[in-house]
Amino acid sequence: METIVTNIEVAAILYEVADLLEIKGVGFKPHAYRRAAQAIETLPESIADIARRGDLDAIPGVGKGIATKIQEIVETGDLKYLTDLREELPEGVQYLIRLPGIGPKKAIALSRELGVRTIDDLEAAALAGRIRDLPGFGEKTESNILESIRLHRTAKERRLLGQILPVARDIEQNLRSIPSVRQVSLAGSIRRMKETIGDVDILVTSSDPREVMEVFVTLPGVERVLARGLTKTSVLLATEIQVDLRVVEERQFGAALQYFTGSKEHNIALRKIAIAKNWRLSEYGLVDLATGRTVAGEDEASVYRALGLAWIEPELREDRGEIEAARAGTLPDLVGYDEIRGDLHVHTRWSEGAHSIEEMAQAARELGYEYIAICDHAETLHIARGLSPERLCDQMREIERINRAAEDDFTILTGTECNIGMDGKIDLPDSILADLDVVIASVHSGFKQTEKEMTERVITAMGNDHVDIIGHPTGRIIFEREPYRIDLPAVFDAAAKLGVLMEINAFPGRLDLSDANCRLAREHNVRFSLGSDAHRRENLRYMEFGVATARRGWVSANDIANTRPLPELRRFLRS
Ligand code: DGT
Ligand code: CA
Ligand code: CA
Ligand code: ZN
Repeated sequence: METIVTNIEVAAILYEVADLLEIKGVGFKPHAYRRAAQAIETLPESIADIARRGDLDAIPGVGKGIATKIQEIVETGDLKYLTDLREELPEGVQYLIRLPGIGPKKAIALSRELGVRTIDDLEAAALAGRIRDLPGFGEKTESNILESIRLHRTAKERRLLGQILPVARDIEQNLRSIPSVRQVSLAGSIRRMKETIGDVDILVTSSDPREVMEVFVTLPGVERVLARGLTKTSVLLATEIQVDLRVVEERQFGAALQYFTGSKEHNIALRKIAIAKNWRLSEYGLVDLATGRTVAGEDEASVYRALGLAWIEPELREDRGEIEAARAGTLPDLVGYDEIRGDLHVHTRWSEGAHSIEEMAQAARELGYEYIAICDHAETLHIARGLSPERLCDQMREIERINRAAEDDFTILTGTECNIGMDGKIDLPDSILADLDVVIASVHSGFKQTEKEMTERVITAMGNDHVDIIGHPTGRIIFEREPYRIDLPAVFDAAAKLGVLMEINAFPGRLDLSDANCRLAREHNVRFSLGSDAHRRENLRYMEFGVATARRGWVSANDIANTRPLPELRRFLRS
C-alpha cells in the first residue's frame, strides 16, 4: 500500500534536516530547507498530489535539489539524506536543540560531556546540578533549561489552534462527503477557537454509522485506531493528534453539540440552571423530570432558549460571565470573521518575509481586503534584516509607484514595525515616522527588565506621537516564551488616553494580546488593530485566529481599527 504523508510530516523532515545541517555548521543550506518546510506547511494543497503531478519545483522556495528529496519522502515516507545526517552527529542533539535556548554548540557539549541523549536525561542532569559546571553554561542557564523543558512538555500535550484547525477542517470535509451523513460539526475547544487544542472533537448524524466509522478510520493521516464503536471512535493521526468522532441521533444533535462543545465550566453552569427547574441537561437532551418530556435538543438554540438564555457564540463559552449576559440580553456584538477590511501587519522580502510587496498585495486582494500595511522591521533588528532609514524611504517610493500603477481601489499603506529600545526610544527618526501611514512599535529585546522598567519603556514609546500601534504587546510565544513582565492596566490606560491601538497579533504562536488580555483591554476602553504578522502570502490567512482571539475577548467590530474602510481607518491612526 502506498504511504500517504501529510504536508506537516514532510515539513517536519525538512526542518530536522535544516537543524542537523545547522548543527554541522553548514552555511546557507539550513535556511533553504527551512524556507521549503515553511512553504509546505502552509500549502493549501496536498504535497503528495503535487509530487504526483511533478510540480514540486513550482512551489516557491523549493528548488530542484529539495524537490528531489521531497519526491523521495512522498514515495518512501523517509529520507536517506536525513538518516545519514543523524548518524554523523552525536546522539540526541537534534532533540536537545528543539528546546528554546539550546543551540547546536550547547547541544553537542551536553551530548559529549554529560552523555545527555533525551529531554528526560537533560532534566535529570539539570536537577542534579551537573550542567552549571560545563564551560559556557552556568547556574542561570541550568535554571533556564528547566523552564524550557516545562514549556516544551505542555507543548507536547496541546497544539496550536493554527496548526490543528486546517487538519480538522479537512477531516470535517471528508466526513461531509459521505452519502449517509447529514449534519457535521466540529465541537470541543476547536469550535470554541481556543488558542491551544488538546484533541479534536467532531459530531455527525448519519443513517449509517457503520459506514461513517469505516471511512473515518481509513482517512489519510490516520495512523492508529484508539477505540472503535458505532457511536464513538477515536483515532490518532500521524501527527499525534487525537480525533474523537461521535455519531448522534438527529433529534439529539443540538443537545450533543451543546454538550461536546463545552467548555466543561460552561456546561456545569448550564446544568445548574436546568436543575433549578427540575430538568436534566445532558448530551441526549433537556428533559423535564416531572413529566419525562423532552423540552429541547434538536438544535442548539432551542436548548439555550428553553433555559431562558440567548444563544451564546461558542468562543464565549468559558463561564466568564456569558451566561449572565445571555440571560440579561447583554451579550456583546462580536466582531465577525468577515468584517476585517485589511491587514495592518505584513512583512515582505524587504526584511525577513518571503514575498514581494506586489505578491502580498495580490494575495490580500484575493482575500477581499481593501488595504494592507507593509510593516517591515527597522534596522536595529539585525536578525530580521531590518531596513535602514534609506532603504525604508526606497520602499515608500516603491509602494507609491505600485499604488499609482494599480487599476483598482486597493491601497498599500506604508509602514514599519520599529523597535522600542531599552529606554523607550524608537529606532527610526521622527522625520521618517511622520511620513509613514502606519507605525507599529514592538519590544523585540531586553525581555528581562523589571515590570516597572518595561511598563515605563512601553508608555514612553507611546509618548512618541507617531506611534499608532503597540505590536504583540506582551511578547509571549505560546509553548516557548512567557510574556514579559508588564503592568497591562497601566499600559491600557495610557493607550486609551493617547489613542494608541493595541495589536492583536494573529500569528498562531503569538495571539498577543491573548483572549483574556483583550477582555481586560476592552474594559480599559482600548481600541485594537488586527495584524497577521504574515511573513509569506499564505500567512495572511492567519487573520482568522486573531479574529477568534478578539471574539474570545468579547471585542466588537467597533473596537477594531481595521474593520473600517480606509478613510475611517485613517482617523483611527494618529495623524
Ligand atoms: P481540549 O480537548 O483539552 O482542548 O478541550 P475540550 O474542551 O475540547 O475538552 P474535551 O475534548 O475533553 O471534551 C469536549 C467537550 O465535552 C468539553 O468541552 C465539554 C464536554 N465534556 C467532556 N468531559 C466532560 C465532563 O466531565 N463534564 C462535562 N460537563 N462536560 C464534559
Ligand atoms: Ca477536545
Ligand atoms: Ca475529546
Ligand atoms: Zn515583531
